[in-house]
Amino acid sequence: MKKKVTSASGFFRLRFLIVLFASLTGLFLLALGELVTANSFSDLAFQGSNGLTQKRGSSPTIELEQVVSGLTQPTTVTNAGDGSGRIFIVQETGEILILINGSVLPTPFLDISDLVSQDPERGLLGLAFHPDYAENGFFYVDYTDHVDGKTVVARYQVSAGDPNVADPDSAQIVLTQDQPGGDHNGGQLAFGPDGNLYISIGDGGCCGDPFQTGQDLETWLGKILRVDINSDDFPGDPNRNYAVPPDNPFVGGPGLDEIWAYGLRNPWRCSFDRTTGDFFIADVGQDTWEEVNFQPASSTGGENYGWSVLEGAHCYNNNPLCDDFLNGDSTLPILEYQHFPECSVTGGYRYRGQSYPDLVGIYFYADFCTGRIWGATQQVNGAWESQELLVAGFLISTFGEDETGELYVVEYNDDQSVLYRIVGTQGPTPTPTSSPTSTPSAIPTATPTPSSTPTATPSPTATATVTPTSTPRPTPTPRGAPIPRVRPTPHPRPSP
Ligand SMILES: [Ca+2]
Ligand SMILES: [Ca+2]
Ligand SMILES: [Ca+2]
Repeated sequence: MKKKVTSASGFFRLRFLIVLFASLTGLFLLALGELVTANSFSDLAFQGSNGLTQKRGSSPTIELEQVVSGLTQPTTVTNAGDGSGRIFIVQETGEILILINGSVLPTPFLDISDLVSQDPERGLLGLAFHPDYAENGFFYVDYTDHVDGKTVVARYQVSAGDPNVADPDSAQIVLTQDQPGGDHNGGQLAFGPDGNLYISIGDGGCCGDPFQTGQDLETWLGKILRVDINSDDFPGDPNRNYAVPPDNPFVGGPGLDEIWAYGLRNPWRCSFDRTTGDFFIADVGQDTWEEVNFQPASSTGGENYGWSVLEGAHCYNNNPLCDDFLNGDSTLPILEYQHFPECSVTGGYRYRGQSYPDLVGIYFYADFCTGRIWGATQQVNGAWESQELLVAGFLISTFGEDETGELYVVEYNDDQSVLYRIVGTQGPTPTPTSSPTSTPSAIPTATPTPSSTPTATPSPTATATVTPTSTPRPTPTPRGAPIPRVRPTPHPRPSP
């Protein structure tokens, strides 16, 4: 069995190859004169390379409008929900920047770069503002600690005198989690419609769940946690400052009480649908399959998303539990796609903005390595259908959402990273609303290349599995062919 490359040098080699690949692909397409920025769909249905049907019907098209460049490895783009119109850009290196009226303020909102480890896949990974931020000024960060790499979730508060500067001395730990490996740190923070804080944590790292955490309910690794940050069940413990919601699924029985959902490998970017409260969990795969999971707002928690018995909706490593997991003992993804050349899913958001009515309800997600952006919608029969919207041609580390529901996407490129706004280009487009950004500039500039999709041919990507909702259900999918042990890309995602 081949071991996944975990060394920094290995990762740099990999990144070089990815960038090279993206560049060459882009050059090739440019040579064809295809400086297309968006993909328009023909009315075709075709078999993807994974054998799943991807339907192509009439669909919206999108472009990317550059908002700001010169960023350093953004991992999260979000808003404070306080009516200020500001966008907060989280840099993996430890800074939170404020974007307002199209410009980044010179002074970071918060700079904790001295607390944050800078290794590959580690750093400042998540940010979420308290639902009552406008009143209490509290926000929450998720980072890996510079000393031992453990995950730290901490609360900070805005300063008393300046709404654009946080108080670096206001830190209070919410919780910490030791990380046995350097990668798979998860790092998503998101407040649900219930006011609780949801925290994604990866399986501990490396390759094939070596710590066997995915299905272990006595560890937070490989889980989504759900905690109430408005009170403290552990008054004697300065490193645990939260309460367990009494309706968490493992309260009163086996399993750690903070666990909300399990069976995850590296949940990299999860989001709540601001309209419905549904929760989308993108989970980075191991060898072959990338996936997106769906948890309806009505969920009472306890979903098992399958790792490391399954990878996507497929048996992983001939685990003897596979048949049971494929037939009701786990919650299968709503979307999946195969590796080569894709390698690592970056979860996005469901569009709920007002500028582009034809995008409303579409769940955006992308592949980190190839920069392919897909849009998924749920069909009347419950199945989710995915369509390629754009091949950005650069590394995509995260999406973002502003206060008005407009969406953004990040080109991850060291200190030349770029934030783009997703712009719909089809159908009636009412006057763009009060989106905080303005810069009406062209499509992707420099780097790897914006490119068109390789048109008609069954693209090497795939997707769209057929799973109505999140409830465990049987699938016709038999255990797939033996999964290649060779891992195309060692790493799920961003790293310096
Ligand atoms: Ca406490
Ligand atoms: Ca319990
Ligand atoms: Ca899964």
